[in-house]
Formats: sequence, structure tokens, C-alpha cells
Amino acid sequence: MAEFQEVSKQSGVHPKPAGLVLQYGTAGFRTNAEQLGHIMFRMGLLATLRSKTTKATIGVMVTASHNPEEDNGVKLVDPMGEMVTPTWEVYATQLANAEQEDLLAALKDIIEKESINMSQEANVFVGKDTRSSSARLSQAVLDGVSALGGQSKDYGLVTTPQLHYMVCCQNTQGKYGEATAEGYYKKLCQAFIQLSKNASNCTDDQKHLSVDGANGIGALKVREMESHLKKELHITLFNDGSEGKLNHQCGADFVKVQQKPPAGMKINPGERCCSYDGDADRIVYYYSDSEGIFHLLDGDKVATLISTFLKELLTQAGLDLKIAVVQTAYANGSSTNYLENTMKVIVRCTKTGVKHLHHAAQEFDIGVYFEANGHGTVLFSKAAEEKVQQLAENSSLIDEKKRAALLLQNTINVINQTVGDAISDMLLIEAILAIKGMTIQQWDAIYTDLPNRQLKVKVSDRRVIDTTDAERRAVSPAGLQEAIDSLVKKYRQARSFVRPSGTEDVVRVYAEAETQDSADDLAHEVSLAVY
Ligand code: 16G
Ligand code: ZN
Repeated sequence: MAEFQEVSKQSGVHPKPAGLVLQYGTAGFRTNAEQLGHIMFRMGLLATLRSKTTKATIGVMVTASHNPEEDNGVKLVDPMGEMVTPTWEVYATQLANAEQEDLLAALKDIIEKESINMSQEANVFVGKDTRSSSARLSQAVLDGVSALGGQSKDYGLVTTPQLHYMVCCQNTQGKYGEATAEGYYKKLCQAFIQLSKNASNCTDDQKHLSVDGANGIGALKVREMESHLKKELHITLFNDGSEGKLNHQCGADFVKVQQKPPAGMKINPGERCCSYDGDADRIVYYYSDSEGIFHLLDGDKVATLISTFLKELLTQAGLDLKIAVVQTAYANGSSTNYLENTMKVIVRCTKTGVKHLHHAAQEFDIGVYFEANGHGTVLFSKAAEEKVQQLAENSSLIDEKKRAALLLQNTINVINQTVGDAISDMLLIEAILAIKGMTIQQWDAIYTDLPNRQLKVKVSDRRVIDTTDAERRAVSPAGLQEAIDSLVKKYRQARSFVRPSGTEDVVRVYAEAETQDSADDLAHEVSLAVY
């Protein structure tokens, strides 16, 4: 067939280095940009097949998130804007690793297994981050799509969540919104402005926020959005990419792991600050107190703020909807304790990786999911959205109920439900703080984090570590969990676990305890037990 000839011809332009093996991991393919040309071309092919079989638009995002500038990566987006389904992750790995001469056979194998009708049309949306390699690599994706006769739309520079959003809008015929950058800003900002109207006595000072753009795409997009905010939020942007290097000493990952402010940001005591990561799907907040001590408000604090707000609104609106918070093993023990015992919401723990949290959150009327690293969003079931809508449109309601229903409706609209989104999360958090008249210090004081420490350990083969119970317990190698248990017993309020990383060749160690010294010691002792 003609299209296979074209694939053969084009694949010669993006040849695979013989012997190179890469894996579609937790967040797609990710490695040094020099090794990715063939991967991108092949992901263009795969997205085209996925589009044919789902009869829907598929997304391909070129980014390596918080990794250094020299790296790049790619992930596929399924029709509703969610991460690509696990069977296709396996296909992605197979296609990526087929040697040059076996590429057509690998492609035909997928077509056969999925019984794909090759005459079905295909549509692929492509986006990229600001890395210097992204232009060349996204062109390779586009080449892959056209080699198989698919149609593509190149969104150019977009955040990862913006691309997820576009895909969802396209496949829901505009019901979720308009599949353009302008449509995205309008929907989010209009909802934000409506929410802000409920913030009485909010001074100009309280409307101020310092944003660390990680020298990446988030910085560009926040600038683009600013005019839509109608001065309801005053953003001072740092690390906007004009001077510094992407993710270097800045961004959400740096701030969370180092527990210190990013370079290049001026922080005045008590001022609200936040950091995005390199593709703007994560956010963390922080401030420095009058003594210059740094305070981090991570994904767990965000989940607590949002779920408290939603629960209060549900009570005021008289809506009986089941709300749950989904976390991972990294969630600070204090947050879990507060959510379960004080807030009395359902808490679920899943394996690390957005797709696991997203999936668990879908089981509830309202599922708030956040990783401690700041990636997360809120999902509303269709039934929940309908109930809120009905209530908001019911004119016979008394004031308090009506207000709560309208707040819920605008909350739904400000949230990007397809995936964690730093910009959307930021608008929601800012609106909640304004409505509740809460300072960042008051938010921080909802509960006190247990001191914690994360370490990475290099081992000869990280796959010997196998875990269970949402990665909270090790089942192999034999004796490791018992060793961890007896170390944990030495400290008060202590907890520790180990897990093989899904993105780096290391084993990760997490420990928390009553004091920072104890957490540090425990993490160190557990990492020795891993060797
Ligand atoms: C990826 C995941 C992130 C997770 C991290 C864990 C997505 C989009 N991203 O970046 O959610 O926290 O991996 O990395 O799923 P690790 O396995 O190396 O600890
Ligand atoms: Zn990211």
C-alpha cells in the first residue's frame, strides 16, 4: 500500500540508532533529546493508528516536563484528554524499539491486533514546550502523521494541560469548550472572575501573586492570559525564560525537592508565591515568614484547601455528593490524618503516576486528586455536574443555596478536568483564598506537615524491588520490608517506604517522622537497607 511506502521512505529520515531500547514509562518516553528523532516519528505513526481506531482526535505532546533542557520526551493523549490507555503504552514501546528494518512489521502487527480500518480518517493534535529541541522533534511527529495519511493540527507552543484540553474539546464537539488557546483562557478566566465577585473586601494587596515560570512554557502562557484576568489577579512573573535556563534552579520540582525558593525570585515576607514546572502541569505554593523561614505548600495542602472548600459548598447547597481525595504514598501523614479524621472525607491511596490517581478519582461524584509534587486536579462525575447545574438554574432557591450552587458551577468551569494544570489550579486556589479571605499563612496552618526526607539510591538493578499496597510495602527482596519496619519503630510518628523510580534508574526512599533529624536519620538508615 502507498502509505507503507511513504512510512518506509520517511522513516529513513528519522532512523533508529541500532540497539537503542527505550520504554514508554510513567510519563511517556523521556531521555536526552538527541536520541528521540525516531521515537517522535513513530509516535506520529502510532497516534494516527490510535485516531483511526477510536475515530477521534488524538494528542501528542513533546515535552520532558521538569527534566533538564537537554532532555525531551513525548506522551500521547487519548480522546477525552486522558493519558493513553495501557495496551497502547505497550504498543508504543514495541514500535519504538523495532529495529529500522522491522518497523513496517511492527506497525502491521498493531494494525492487525486492533483490526484497524486503514481507510478510516485520522486527526492528531500536536503541541510542544519551549526546549530548543522541541521544534525539530515535533516536526518528526508531524512527519509520522502525514506518512500514514493522517491530518494534523500543530498547536505549536502550548502547556501539556492545554493540549489535553484541546483534544477533549475537539472530541466533545465543543461541549467542554472551544479547542483554541483563546477559548481556554476565556473559559477559565470568566469562571475565575465570577468566583472573584464573591470575595468581599479583597484588597489590591491580596490580589497579588508572584509566579515562578520555571523559564518555560507556563511563563509564556501566563503572559498570554493576563489580559483576560481583568485585573482580578495581579501577577508578577519571575523566571519568564528571557534570561535563565529551563528548570535550572527553579520550577515546582526544584522547590519541592530542595524545599527552598527558586533562584531569580524576589520574595518579601508573607507574600504568596507559586512555581510551575517545565510544562505547567504542576504547581506548588510557598512563602517566607518574618524570620525568613521558607514554608512550602505542596500538592497535599492544595488538595486539602480545595476539598475543604468543595465540602463546605456542598453542605451549603444541600447537595448529597460523595467527595474523595486521592493521594499517593508520598502524601504527608499529617494531610491524610487531617482529611480522614477532621474533614471526614474519603481518602484513597494509589500508585505514583497521574493515570493511577485520575482513574481512582473517577469512581466518586467528586474526586480531588493531587500528588505531593503538585500535580493534580478535580474530577466531577456527569451526574454531579448535572445536579449542580440544575440547582444553579433553580430560581426559587433561597440565597445561600443559590450562591453555593453558582460557586460550584464556576468552580467546575475554572478547573481543567483532563489533567493537572498549573494555570487552572492557580486560578482556583487564588479564588478560594480570596472568597474565604484567607492568607497563605492561614492556609498553611490548617495542619502542620510532618518533617520528611526523600533520598535516591543507585542500585545495580532497581527492578529487584517490588511493592504492594499502593507502593507502601516492599514484597521483594526478601527481608527488606521487615528491616524497614524495625527501623521505623525506633522513631515517633514515623513512616517510610521504598519504590523503584518509573522515570530514573534509581530507587526512591521516603521517610517522615516527628522531627527533621529523625526523618533524615530514618531515610538514611532505610537507604542503607536497600543496598
Ligand atoms: C512522572 C509522573 C508523575 C510522577 C513522577 C514520579 C505523570 C504525567 N507524571 O513525572 O505523576 O510523580 O513520574 O516519578 O504521570 P518517579 O517514578 O521517578 O518517582
Ligand atoms: Zn510536568
